[in-house]
Amino acid sequence: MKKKFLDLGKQPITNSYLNKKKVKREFFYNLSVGFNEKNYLVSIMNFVNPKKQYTNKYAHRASQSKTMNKSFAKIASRLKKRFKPKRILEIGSNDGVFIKNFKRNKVIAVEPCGNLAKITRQNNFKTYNDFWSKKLAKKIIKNNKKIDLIYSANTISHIPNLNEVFSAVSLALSKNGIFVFEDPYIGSVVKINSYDQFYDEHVHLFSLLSMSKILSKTDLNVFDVEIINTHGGSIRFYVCKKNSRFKKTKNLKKVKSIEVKQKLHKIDTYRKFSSRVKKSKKDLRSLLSKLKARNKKIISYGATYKSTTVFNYCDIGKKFIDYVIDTTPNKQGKFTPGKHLPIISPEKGFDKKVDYAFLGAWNFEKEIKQKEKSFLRRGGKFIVHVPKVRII
Ligand code: JHZ
Repeated sequence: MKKKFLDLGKQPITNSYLNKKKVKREFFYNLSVGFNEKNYLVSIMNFVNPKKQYTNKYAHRASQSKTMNKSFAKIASRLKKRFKPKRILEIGSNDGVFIKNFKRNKVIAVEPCGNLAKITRQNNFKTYNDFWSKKLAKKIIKNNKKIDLIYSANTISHIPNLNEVFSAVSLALSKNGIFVFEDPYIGSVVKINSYDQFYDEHVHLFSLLSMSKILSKTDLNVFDVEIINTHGGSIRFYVCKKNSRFKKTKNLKKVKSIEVKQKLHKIDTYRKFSSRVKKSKKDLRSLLSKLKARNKKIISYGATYKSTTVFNYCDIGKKFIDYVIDTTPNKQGKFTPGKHLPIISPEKGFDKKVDYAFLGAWNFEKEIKQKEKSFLRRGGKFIVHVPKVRII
């Protein structure tokens, strides 16, 4: 049913930041992306076993950027004002960056990665260290009452079985409860050519058109939607039960008509996108080759999961990039998946010899430029690949 439109080659697990010993025994799979003409959903063709991905050594900490701390505080405050929820649950609570905006006795955290669940537990949040499922939903509502607000950021797009997700949500929600979730938006990916939003964890990228089709088979409905700037363009869905008190907002019509204009329901759109991705690869390799021919020192800024896709697809390794800097303590001292570039702290690695820094964390361009004014002042330059490969 899925028609393949993009091939990103052999890729490693993005969360596998490696120590020296593990470099030789790395797992690779073939990353290609397809479009389902029936429900308009864009998904990767081969799913990796979630148990290989969401381990007790999960690297990404959502609280590592000021931008995300602010963004979660803002949405938490808006949700409180608009819906006044008494009982809240987060699916994929990471290090607690969203739930810390709520009173502890009101929130339940669900997080499959043991090291992250430990953090929210230590901060006295009721935490279930498990994958979201009907079984878990039943267990949670047995001990507590039903939930008024289920929230999830950058998690639902990670789950292959969406039927299970929505059935479990439906079980756990109170009659007028709502489910709010946000994930990278396929409309933005196509628009700004951010093909690096495809990797093992991002098994689906949603549009309103696809989500409406998917939910039509459930007892849930989208009643509001927002296109937001987070992570270079995300979509936030507001979902309720079909028989609940919420009325559909005007945003739905607006976003649907934008998506129809952008032809997000046509395979041709994705085939054209695929050609632009191939060009982006050529352009990036050619820019880095030119800079290297002039003996420039190039590093990468942010050991992101996204840059793992870029480096492995474009075959960018030590020939071009000396090392990667990242603030996350459990990434430092390790090697990037696939290309095995060393990851070090910015304090150690962002020295005066750096001429160019590839922005692996291009989604935080504003925050990083603000932070790295002295690099820019002394003539240092950033390289980005979205929407076009260029020096900024
Ligand atoms: P960031 C991860 O993807 C994985 P990544 C996951 N699958 C997902 O969906 C998204 O997050 C949301 C560092 N950094 O957020 C911190 C600096 O070093 O773009 C992070 O390691 N200095 C769950 O990895 C990385 O960059 C800084 O000043 O693509 C950013 O990762 C800043 C601002 C960040 O997500």
